Amino acid sequence: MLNKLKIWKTQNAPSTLRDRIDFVKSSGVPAHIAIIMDGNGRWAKKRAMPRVAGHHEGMKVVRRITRLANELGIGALTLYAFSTENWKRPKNEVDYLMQLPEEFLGSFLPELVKENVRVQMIGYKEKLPPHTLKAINRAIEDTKENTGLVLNFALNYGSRAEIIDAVKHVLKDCQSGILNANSLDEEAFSSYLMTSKMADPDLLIRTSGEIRLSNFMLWQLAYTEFWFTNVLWPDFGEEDFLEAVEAYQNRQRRFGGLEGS
Ligand code: V07
Repeated sequence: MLNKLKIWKTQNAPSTLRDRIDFVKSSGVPAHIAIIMDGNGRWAKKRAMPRVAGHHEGMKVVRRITRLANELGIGALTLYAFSTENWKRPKNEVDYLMQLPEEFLGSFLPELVKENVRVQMIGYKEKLPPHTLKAINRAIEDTKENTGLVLNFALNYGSRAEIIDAVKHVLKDCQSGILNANSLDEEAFSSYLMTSKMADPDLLIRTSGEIRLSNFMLWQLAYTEFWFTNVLWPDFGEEDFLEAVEAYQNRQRRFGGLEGS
């Protein structure tokens, strides 16, 4: 009955952003949301602007969505900011992207510290330029005691490479006797991945109309709900994020009522 009432309420959705935020907060938010922030280049092209202008606009959206995720009480937000494949892009674009973490943190880190957000990173740190890594390490250090939202950037991240490295590490630990091959199960294997200390995402959002995973968190997304939108990342607003979370909550409600099972 309570479920039915909640569905009725959602279908007759309260319209202001404030009401929607309050309602979403009262209905069980996903603990971990992952986002593939696609469409920045296309956004710029549509405006006859250079691709980097799209990346810069996309960075502003990261700020807004981080604030909203924190307000909603979401536990972790993982953002795919740069893939291992992205090095193949033109040098000027890669150089520009590699200074975005510094720009982002230069203006936003004090707010993250104050708002209890903890910055984390997954991906291959070694290949990042020293100036990029320095800014990120400082943010991780300055926010390590924070207990609110975990803002996890996937930077120079690739899921297949992550899995291969985990397998190599498992083999090494078996050879050295730290691990017994028979005790390797899904939970034990997960602890060898870059996301070892995190729960798997409950919800994956991908913007810009592409319906694929592009080598993102292949293992971790095994049971995740997917939500795709045609909206380009620089146009992705609070309303869009709420729509995704509301869709997730509606699916959970139906699942809770065992409908369709
Ligand atoms: C990047 C903006 C968002 C759209 C996707 C591509 C461009 C924020 C960061 C960032 C990363 C680490 C960190 C703090 C901020 C970022 C890259 C690209 C490479 F600790 N946005 N953003 N990094 N874009």
